[in-house]
Amino acid sequence: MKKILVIHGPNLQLLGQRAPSIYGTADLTAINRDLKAVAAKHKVRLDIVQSNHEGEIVDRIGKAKRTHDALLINPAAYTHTSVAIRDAIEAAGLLAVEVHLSNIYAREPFRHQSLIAPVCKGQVSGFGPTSYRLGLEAVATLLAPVHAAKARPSVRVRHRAA
Ligand code: CA2
Repeated sequence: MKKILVIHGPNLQLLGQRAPSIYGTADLTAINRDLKAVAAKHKVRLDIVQSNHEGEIVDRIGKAKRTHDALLINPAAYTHTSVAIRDAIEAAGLLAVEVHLSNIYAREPFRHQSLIAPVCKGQVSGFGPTSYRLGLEAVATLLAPVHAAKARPSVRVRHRAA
């Protein structure tokens, strides 16, 4: 069974308690419940962590290189500041998808840049909790054997030659 690490970045534990006009009313428990249902549908295993600490997030990503097949991450405010998290994702070489509840491009200019996006397969931004669901659907789909095989050029070449 493929294993996906979900990382919720700083302050996301506050979801549902404040700023509902920006982030909606769902709390992290509800989002995680949703993600587990999507994971069950795709027969993938999820490990879910929330951290307010950049170094802890870097450590988790570093360990995931050996223990997980992919990463679904909402880096929260670190999206816009963290070279360390970007480097950790790049070094891990894992399939990674970045998600945001709000549309970061429709907000303050300092949120328009993501340092994380260039080391991710893709980004989902602006759909509230649905961003997480869509992000996990994308990860699970890309990990499925049919897509994983397409991502290995040597397999295609051998097949053509035979
Ligand atoms: O839209 C997103 O998911 C963000 O990653 C959320 C971050 C923000 O810094 C990013 O620019 C976009 C903020 C997460 C903090 O969440 C709160 C929830 C309730 C009350 C206050 C903060």
